[in-house]
Amino acid sequence: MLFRAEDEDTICALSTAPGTGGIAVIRVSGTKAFELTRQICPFLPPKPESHRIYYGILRSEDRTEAIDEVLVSCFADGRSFTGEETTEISCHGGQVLTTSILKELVKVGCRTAKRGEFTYRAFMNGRLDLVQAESVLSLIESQSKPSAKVALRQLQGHLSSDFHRIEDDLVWVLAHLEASIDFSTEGIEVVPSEKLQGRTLALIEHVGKLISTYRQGRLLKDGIEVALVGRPNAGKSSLLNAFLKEDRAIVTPHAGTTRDTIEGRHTISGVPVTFVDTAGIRETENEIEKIGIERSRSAMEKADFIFYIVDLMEDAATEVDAFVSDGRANSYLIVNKVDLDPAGSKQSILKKKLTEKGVPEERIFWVSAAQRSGLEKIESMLSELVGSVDSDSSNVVTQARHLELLQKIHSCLSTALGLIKRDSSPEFIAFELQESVRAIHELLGKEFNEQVIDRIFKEFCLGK
Ligand SMILES: Nc1nc2c(ncn2[C@@H]2O[C@H](COP(=O)(O)OP(=O)(O)OP(=O)(O)O)[C@@H](O)[C@H]2O)c(=O)[nH]1
Ligand SMILES: [Mg+2]
Repeated sequence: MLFRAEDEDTICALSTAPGTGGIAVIRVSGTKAFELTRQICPFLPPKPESHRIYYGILRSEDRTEAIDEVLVSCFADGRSFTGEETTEISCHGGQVLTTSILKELVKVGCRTAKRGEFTYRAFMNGRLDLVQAESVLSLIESQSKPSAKVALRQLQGHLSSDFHRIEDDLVWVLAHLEASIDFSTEGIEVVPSEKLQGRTLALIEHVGKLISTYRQGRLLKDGIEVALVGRPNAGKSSLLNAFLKEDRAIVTPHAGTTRDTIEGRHTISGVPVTFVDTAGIRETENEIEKIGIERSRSAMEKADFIFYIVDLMEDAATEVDAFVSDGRANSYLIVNKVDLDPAGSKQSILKKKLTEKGVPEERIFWVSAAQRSGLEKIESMLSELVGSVDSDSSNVVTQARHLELLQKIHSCLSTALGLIKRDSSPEFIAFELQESVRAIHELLGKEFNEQVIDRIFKEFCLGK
């Protein structure tokens, strides 16, 4: 592993969220953590016990000023999150206090930690592999319970063990193949070709299965975005409010009420769904409305799904034409205000038109945003689209970096399998397998380039 001079520094940072709170925790990690903390926490014994909490008054470095009443938890070298000697100072949670404590720590010789530096050190000291280190960030950023569960499983090493199994299998196939290269001149077949084929195929299936979890993993991690678009007054804001069960957006009978995009989040089958209400699209000379409409268009481009809201009572047939000619695969037609058509006559005319135009039924929903009716069908459609994942027991790939490397392994192995079947020269097969081994090592952080590592840890917040 590559150690940098700065990795020798004893680092400090606020590990709890900035701002005011009951308590705040400042973490100090490095070879001199005990010694430097003791300079401002003189109540600490010269050799603090690991996993013990000490209570006392934290003072300025020159001891003249009492700063706070604190608890200091001590963790010995090799027995902490970072793997280094660590102290965690629990102080009162005020911004002025935490800033002065950090200043005193810097005065006595600590360096302010960079983003993710504690987790980086845990990785460098072998406490976590790279997959686990990445999961720390996912866990902090989880937006839903299933997503947090998946991240926790990753932190506990379940996904890493899957990757380790792939590594072991790859090394087995490679070792046997290389042995057959060595013994080939003596006419000894170390392992029959069928067995190599079988093991390679099993590996391809294993990797393929993990790759197939990515779509689900990304949904769980990032959620989905649904843009609510349509003509002014169609009922977009009413629909947003109906989904969120709160009066999030202003609703009025005046066309052109919503001027800016408004977002609201709702969880469906454990997946965070962000609904984006937009300004009604129409020709206008109004400067503000024009900008709003521009934003509606970009919300449409960005969204995973588009809901076209049409007012059943107002020119719905023309709107259907626009919907059909737009023809996006990720768009759905939501016919609103069905409560105003109790006899259903308008609905049957529109249904006929939709059939003529060949719009599939599963693309159309009939609702009344005002009465909050018909929404369950939309929710179950979304729920089916996002699928369901057993976040308690399945390993799910959530990182694009993992996906890319798994795809690389999959493609090298498929090439290797083809070569084995064709009885090609073992050297060519070995090349593909070596590439796969390199990729799995990169995945687990056994081999890495500094840029990749920097990029991963830069995404972390300070103090983690
Ligand atoms: N009867 C009935 N009225 C509705 C329904 N949905 C919305 N409305 C009414 O239609 C009008 C416009 O609703 P909004 O939700 O503000 O429409 P919008 O699409 O957001 O309009 P803009 O923001 O102007 O683009 C309001 O008077 C709502 O009360 C519905 O399902 N039934
Ligand atoms: Mg609106």
